Amino acid sequence: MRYRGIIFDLDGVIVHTDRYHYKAWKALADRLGIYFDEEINNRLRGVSRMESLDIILERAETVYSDAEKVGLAAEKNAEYQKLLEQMSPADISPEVLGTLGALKARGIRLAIGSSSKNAGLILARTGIRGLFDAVSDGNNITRSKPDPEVFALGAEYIRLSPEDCLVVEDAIAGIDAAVAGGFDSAALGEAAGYAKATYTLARFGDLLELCPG
Ligand code: B16
Ligand code: MG
Repeated sequence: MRYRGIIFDLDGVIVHTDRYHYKAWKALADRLGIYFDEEINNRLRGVSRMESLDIILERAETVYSDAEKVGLAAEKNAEYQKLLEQMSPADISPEVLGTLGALKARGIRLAIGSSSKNAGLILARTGIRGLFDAVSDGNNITRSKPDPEVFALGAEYIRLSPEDCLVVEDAIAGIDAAVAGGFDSAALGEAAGYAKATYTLARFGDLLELCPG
């Protein structure tokens, strides 16, 4: 299969902001006296901020109003953005940078398909916005993964149909979104080995074999 475009998830695929999400949610959960660990954190991959908060609050003894939840999500986001301030171009691994550059040189259109409303900030801090032909993120969608909207828009932005694109994801919700949207998918990290993924990548650079251009 020749893919003319690749849509990359951001957090957990291009950058490891997942550790910052964990720290920021952990700080909030600790303050509220709610149990939170890495296993629960894995359920938040690819899931929107408000849906992530609902997963964390499953273990809360207090019932929070919608207004309070908005405040709690803002508190987490402020802590998360503080952690993002440390990011720089050094946060993009040479393997990711080299692979993206080689795919681009092969004429493959590259897009971001992220649930995050902070995608623009992350791309700016790491200096890689220019490598992508389009960005579809949490700011332009109404339904988050496993709904395929973010990838459908990403494909539209690079003027390709889903069957011409490959989605690269680290989240089960992201692979489910790709399947729902009619995309082939390549799973990495937490999603590696997931049966619904078209491929599992041992490493990011393996994309060069999957996409000869
Ligand atoms: P924000 P991705 C997702 O990014 C994260 O995996 C998920 O943990 C987070 O809750 C979501 O973005 C929303 O992020 O709070 O920054 O809007 O993996 O889809 O690139
Ligand atoms: Mg992800």
